[in-house]
Amino acid sequence: MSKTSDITLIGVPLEEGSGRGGCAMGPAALRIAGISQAMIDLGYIVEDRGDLRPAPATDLEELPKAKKLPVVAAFTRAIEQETYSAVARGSVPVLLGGDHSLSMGSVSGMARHAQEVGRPLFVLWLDAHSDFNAPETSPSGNIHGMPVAFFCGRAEFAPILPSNRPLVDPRHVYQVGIRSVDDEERRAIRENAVNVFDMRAIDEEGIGAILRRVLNDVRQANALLHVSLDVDFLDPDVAPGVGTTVPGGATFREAHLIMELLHDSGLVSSLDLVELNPFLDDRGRSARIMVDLAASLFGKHILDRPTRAA
Ligand code: B3U
Ligand code: MN
Ligand code: MN
Repeated sequence: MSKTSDITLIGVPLEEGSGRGGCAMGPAALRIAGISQAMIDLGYIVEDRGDLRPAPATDLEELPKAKKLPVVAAFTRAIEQETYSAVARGSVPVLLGGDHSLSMGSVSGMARHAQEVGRPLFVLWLDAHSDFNAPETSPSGNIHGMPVAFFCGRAEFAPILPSNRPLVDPRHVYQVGIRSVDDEERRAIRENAVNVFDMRAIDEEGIGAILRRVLNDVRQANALLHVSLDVDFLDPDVAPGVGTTVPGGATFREAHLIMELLHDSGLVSSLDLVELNPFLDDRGRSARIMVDLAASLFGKHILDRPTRAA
């Protein structure tokens, strides 16, 4: 390849972390909805690496409280490496999910890069759920409810990645849109000082004010920022194509404003688009919304406007 791409698309047909079928079709649906062309139209050089298809790990057994661990672990290893390689060659990795357990790999790959360049990694988690369970606390045993605890080093899995892997400080995780938290998870996010802006905070403070606070913290820390967007962050009326719909989610306009503010900040280093389940979608609507939101994050806008101070 002569010139490094600006954006690297990494397909992750992973659904085993979610406990049901459908998310494995997510990368295909995002491609059909035009994810690549949307970014090319914005002037970026895009490389699509195709789909990762690792064989299940043979060194790990399935655990009753962490279902499909050999499959999820193999994906975690492959995703960690692909994400790290993309960012290390100067490209922005965009993970096309796939269920949310894929963030164990993407965030870990970003953490490896952040450590190498001597900067902290912050994570913006846009989700109805905190995904801070550990195998011992999970009510379902589904690993897609555990990625944040995993990359913060708070979930005891089998040795999936090297034991000296860099972790994310939970105080550098900002969760926005939260409205479904399990009891033990609630205690864990409080004890670990995860920054949580639930739907009530969005209603009371407004999404713009919340985002400006988060971006200000990222800027002050000279950090890299990984954004992880779960389809269920959005209200199910807006995006029905997801297995775990929770009423009372973000509106189309709130989600777009977040993406526009993220773009204007110039701080985003990597992105996950996760939990899209095309089997449950309504004629591709949720896939198109995810592509549209990604386009806004990469600079699609209505009108040129003077940049507003944070
Ligand atoms: N907290 C529940 C439900 C859940 C988490 N993330 C999703 N669902 N998508 C669990 O199973 O851990
Ligand atoms: Mn999630
Ligand atoms: Mn969720």
